[in-house]
Amino acid sequence: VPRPKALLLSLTEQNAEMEELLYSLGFDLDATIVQKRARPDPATFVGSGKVEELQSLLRARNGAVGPAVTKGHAGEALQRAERSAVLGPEGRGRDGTRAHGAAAEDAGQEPVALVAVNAHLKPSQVAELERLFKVDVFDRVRVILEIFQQRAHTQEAKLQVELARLRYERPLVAEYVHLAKRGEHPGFMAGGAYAVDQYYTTINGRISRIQQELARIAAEREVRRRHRRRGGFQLVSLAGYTNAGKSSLLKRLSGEDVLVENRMFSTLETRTGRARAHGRNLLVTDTVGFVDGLPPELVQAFRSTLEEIAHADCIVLVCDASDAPAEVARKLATSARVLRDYPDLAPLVLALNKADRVPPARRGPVEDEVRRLGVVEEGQWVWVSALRGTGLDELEEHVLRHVPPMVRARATLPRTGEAESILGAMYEDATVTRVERDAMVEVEFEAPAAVLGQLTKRIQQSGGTVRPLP
Ligand SMILES: Nc1nc2c(ncn2[C@@H]2O[C@H](COP(=O)(O)OP(=O)(O)OP(=O)(O)O)[C@@H](O)[C@H]2O)c(=O)[nH]1
Ligand SMILES: [Mg+2]
Repeated sequence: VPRPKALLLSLTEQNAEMEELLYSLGFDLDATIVQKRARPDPATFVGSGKVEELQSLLRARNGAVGPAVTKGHAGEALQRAERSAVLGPEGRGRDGTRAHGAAAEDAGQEPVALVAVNAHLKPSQVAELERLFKVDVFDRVRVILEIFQQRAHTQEAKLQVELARLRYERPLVAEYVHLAKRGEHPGFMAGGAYAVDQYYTTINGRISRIQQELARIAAEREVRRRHRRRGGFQLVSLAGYTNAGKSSLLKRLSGEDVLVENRMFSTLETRTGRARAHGRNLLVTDTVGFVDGLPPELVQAFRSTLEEIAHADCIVLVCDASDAPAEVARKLATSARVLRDYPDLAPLVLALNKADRVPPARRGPVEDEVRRLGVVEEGQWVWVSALRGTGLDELEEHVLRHVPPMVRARATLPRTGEAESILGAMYEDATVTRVERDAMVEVEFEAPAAVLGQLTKRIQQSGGTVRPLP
């Protein structure tokens, strides 16, 4: 089964990223149609001439399949393709490239199931274009929402996506209702005003239930985070533009088997792995990436996940430094903008990733962009390759400069039940490096200063002693 097709409609020449997004969602691009105009048409985004051109293009592509191609087809077409596993992780050619453009004249082609628009549309424009084109019309926000929906697996991610969707759809529904009343979008909300009121009551109720559930999950996470900190772990989070190589870096640093894919938004859920760096225990967390024009509904829905990133001891901001310098700058600026929203942001270290694809001669211009943007302080960047494993030592050294220092100590405890209980607390809150049970219990351990203070009190109360170690 071939992948379903989409037409892309745009007012600019900068469509590469939107094309990537469509591909990531599971569509093949039939064609990108650009109309040069100063501002969008208020009713139909492009002018009426372009609308007619598209209508006849759609007739040419979809004519043979007849009336089966209507609104709502995009989702079905995707599901069909997914069932046949065309959209597996290796969705593209082995060399990471793929052919674009119109090949629709080939026999057995999928019809065009979607017109995507590289802009943020008003609900009335979406409804009007769907009426005119008789296929689904997704704007950029909707495309991103659909990708998120596809990739959400944990309960939290599913709820976050559903929340974003409900908020996005609420005004859209109002528009359909408006059109239905004018008799221009028949079949929708046939139940009339009563059904519409019911719909809003239901949606609003659902939204508040989801919010409560998400708050509960976030609170649990906060508890877990505190527990980990007490456990002597330093928390490092990986943030950055989608497809920058965050999961690859987590995999390298922790050895965890995480999903790495050359497509956007492979990772939506938080994933944490342990790493040992220069004798320190780190917990490294990877999660959802950023993208330009990230729908505000999604940023809000993912707030608690992003907070987890922002409140680590140190944030490694990952970027794909093999992009052109201007592209690196654009993606970094977007990432910085998202992070800036969080108060008490942890210190940032920048990982200029995919260094294996950037010869030394091309690194200067990238560093110039980094300096110009000022996302991190001078020298707070490291060239790394998550793929090859280069630069990781240096990256870890940078990270360790930002995490609270650990103190090493030796405790001597009388052999009582209390000694065993203190030892248990040490295993829990510190890193125990040596234990000897003789006439006394001798323990060597390391812990953040605050934890050492708490342990010292208990040790002294039990009649034991603590000495610092170099
Ligand atoms: N050449 C090269 N490719 C890399 C490197 N690191 C990651 N990649 C590739 O970049 C693509 C994206 O990697 P991921 O680790 O999935 O990126 P991510 O930031 O987690 O992406 P999302 O979860 O989708 O936001 C994959 O095809 C990786 O193999 C690197 O150092 N060098
Ligand atoms: Mg990832």
